[in-house]
Amino acid sequence: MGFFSKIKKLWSKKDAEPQVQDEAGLSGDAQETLEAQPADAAPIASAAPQEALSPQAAPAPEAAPSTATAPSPAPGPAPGEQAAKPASATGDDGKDVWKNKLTLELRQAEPRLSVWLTILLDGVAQAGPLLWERLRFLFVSLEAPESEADAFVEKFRKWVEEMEYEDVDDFRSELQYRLALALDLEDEEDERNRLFLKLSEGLAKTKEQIAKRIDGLLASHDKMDDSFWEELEEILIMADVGFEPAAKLLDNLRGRARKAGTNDPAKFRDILSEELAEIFKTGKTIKAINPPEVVMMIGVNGVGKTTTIAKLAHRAQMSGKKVLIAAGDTFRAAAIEQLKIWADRVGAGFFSKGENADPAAVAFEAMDKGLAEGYDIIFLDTAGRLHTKVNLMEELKKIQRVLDKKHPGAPHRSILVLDATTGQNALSQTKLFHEAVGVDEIVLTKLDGTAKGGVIVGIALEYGVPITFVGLGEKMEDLRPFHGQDFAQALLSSS
Ligand SMILES: Nc1nc2c(ncn2[C@@H]2O[C@H](COP(=O)(O)OP(=O)(O)OP(=O)(O)O)[C@@H](O)[C@H]2O)c(=O)[nH]1
Ligand SMILES: [Mg+2]
Repeated sequence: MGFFSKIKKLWSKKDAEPQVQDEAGLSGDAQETLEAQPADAAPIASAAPQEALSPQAAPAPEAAPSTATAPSPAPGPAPGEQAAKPASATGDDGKDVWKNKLTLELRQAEPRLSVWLTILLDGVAQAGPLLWERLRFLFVSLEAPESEADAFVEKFRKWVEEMEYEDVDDFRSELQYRLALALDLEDEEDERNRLFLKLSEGLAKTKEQIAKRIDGLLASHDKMDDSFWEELEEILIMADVGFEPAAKLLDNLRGRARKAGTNDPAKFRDILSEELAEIFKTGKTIKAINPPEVVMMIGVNGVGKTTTIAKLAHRAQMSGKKVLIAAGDTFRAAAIEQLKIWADRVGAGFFSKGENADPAAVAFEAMDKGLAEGYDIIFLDTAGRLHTKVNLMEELKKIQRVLDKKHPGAPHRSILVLDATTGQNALSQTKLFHEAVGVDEIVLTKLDGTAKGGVIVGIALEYGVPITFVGLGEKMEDLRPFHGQDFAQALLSSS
């Protein structure tokens, strides 16, 4: 468990059991927290144990060691005094005024990265010196070494430049994601909250189809009778859930209502969200992986395979993996160039044999490179010619055979990329690819701005293949992990 989550745990524990701390104000867990810190970097908890246990446990810049870039602040006052007299903690040369103000605000804020970031970015609308200074300040406040702050800022600055972003709003979630990784702060909740908001926005049109019509259905029926279920079936079909899946879903819902002994429409939402949660539940799988892990991206033309590779490669890179991207789509020179640009942008290795090369040979040689150069993960792009052409499937099978021969078990994951805007086609593509080459995971792109998001329910119901990510836009950070429960909730809330 990361330091940050320990703090959170301690905080909630303290609320629940105010008496269990020992004389030093430390519970057993707090002691563990302290022990988990390197002696020379003892941040918040060791500098001010009581504060670490208090809801005001924000970063403690005054207690920063001498590695701080900021003009060295005076030693921190005794725990508990800081909030009372922050302004006097450092000199009044004007330079420190904003730092003191921020410090105070951070201290008083709820200790969550997203909250800290909101405070830190107040008044910073664009990338530039002010932003870099604030980021360095956050690192220093959290007692991270100056060199780490510099490396982070430099890398992030370059990335923002390469991506041609200017407005903070365009890269804020990416920044938060990177900060969480760099500062070892657990960001799951934040990421989930952000995903939820983004999902709700992205699903606006699908919600129009489903949630609003369900509202109408519930308002016009006082019991769940045959006409209720018939109308519901229509709604599901209109929302692109698909004929067979809609019938299945309906059966399950009726079964749940029967079991609950109710035909009251007021209970319907609960029944539906329970059912959706069940549909999206995926069992945990254990995959023995002999590095490099090989991920093969499959899917028809234009669904978003190449951009999804870039996004997944970026995530893998960010989590410290050595990533190789291989250009197995050799039909268009432009496709190879597009992939190369993405590989350069995310800082991944790249392998290509040029246009018209045999894709299986690309896979074979990329595997050689991956093994020889110690890559952790290889993403293989493939061509997306029409799935009705048998030879695409034959080609994919050949690639799989070649990979497995070279590196037993590879490809470890075949990820099918589907475009949500194609509605029912996404269902038939799943069937074709699943039967021909086997699909381990699905990424559903372009959920933003389509009314056909209901297809995701159909896919999960019909094929039981885990949906791991959804695409909610074209930017890097718009590829988000898929949480079934959040999806169900976002889909059904009418606001
Ligand atoms: N709005 C939106 N656009 C997306 C998303 N994912 C991909 N795109 C866009 O879809 C287009 C096609 O994406 P590619 O990654 O080139 O698709 P592909 O499957 O590699 O296509 P081919 O190489 O032609 O087979 C690009 O313009 C992407 O920016 C998404 O989640 N939302
Ligand atoms: Mg492509």
